[in-house]
Amino acid sequence: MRRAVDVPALVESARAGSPRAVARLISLVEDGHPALREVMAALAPHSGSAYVIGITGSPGVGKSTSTTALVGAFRERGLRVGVLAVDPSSPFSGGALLGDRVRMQDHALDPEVYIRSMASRGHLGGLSWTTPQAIRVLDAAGCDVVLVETVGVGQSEVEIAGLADTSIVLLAPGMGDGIQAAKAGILEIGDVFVVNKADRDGADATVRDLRHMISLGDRTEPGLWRPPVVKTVASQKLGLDEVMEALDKHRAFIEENGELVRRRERRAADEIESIALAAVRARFGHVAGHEGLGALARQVVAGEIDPYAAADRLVDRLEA
Ligand SMILES: Nc1nc2c(ncn2[C@@H]2O[C@H](COP(=O)(O)OP(=O)(O)O)[C@@H](O)[C@H]2O)c(=O)[nH]1
Ligand SMILES: [Mg+2]
Repeated sequence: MRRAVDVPALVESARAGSPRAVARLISLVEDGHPALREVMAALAPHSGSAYVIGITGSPGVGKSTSTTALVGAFRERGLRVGVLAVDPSSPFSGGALLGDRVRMQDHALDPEVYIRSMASRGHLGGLSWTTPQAIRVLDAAGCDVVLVETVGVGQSEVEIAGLADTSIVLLAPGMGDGIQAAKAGILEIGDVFVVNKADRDGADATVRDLRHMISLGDRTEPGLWRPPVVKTVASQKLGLDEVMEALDKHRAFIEENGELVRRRERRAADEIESIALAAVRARFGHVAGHEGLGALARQVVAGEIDPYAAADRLVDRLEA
């Protein structure tokens, strides 16, 4: 039995700043709870003011360390900050080293900081659905900034680019990193590139490499945002001012040219689409069960009906 949810009370507490209420709402999102519909309806009028920053990069590159440092920098501005770690190996999700956990404790007692790890539990739509909803919760709870850490593997990079207002791509010095980045399609998604671990050899070469790769791309035309490349040592909070400056500049740029609104609309469209497709899939499952997908399959095998006609039958029933 699922516990009944008093949505209005929960939303009110979350808006009043209760971390427990925020956590509970995000759990509902993770669980795909039936009360979500009501939750989202209640949150909708209170969302739209948080600025979303995505932080992506390979495991171990320093995303969590950088996220922690950025939380500190935004707190110095007096802003309320939400952190979502959508990374199965993230320290916030309990899967990692104690040292990392302790590091995030810098902010664990700060009532103006919400930190949450999200398991993307193989949801249909994955990030495209649960993450925007969790962002909406943090947004409605009064977060001025939401930082979303995702591990950069394949598709999730592309997804995070769609989720964020500004996407930071983190790299570390290493041979051919720029080329790796180009291969992985990373050059297209970064609004700000950060070469972290600049205390190690090869950071300048990686910066040069990246700048070169960016200059070869099609993002150098006038009127387009040219992504800056910044060096940091996140573990010592070095280079943080430059990152903050780059974030500010990008934000001003996309606010000015309308790209921010376009990104948010695209994000909402993706979310609507994934919700709608999930509904259609559920309905299809119901109809297929009802109409006897198995029986139709037998007819197709027996040559009594062709697969298109069989599919039409199911689709017609969907629309009914
Ligand atoms: N030398 C060095 N190590 C760093 C730096 N930033 C992070 N690290 C370390 O790199 C490891 C991985 O960092 P983490 O933030 O967990 O990476 P993530 O997997 O991308 O989230 C940790 O041991 C950090 O302490 C840095 O600027 N320089
Ligand atoms: Mg991490």
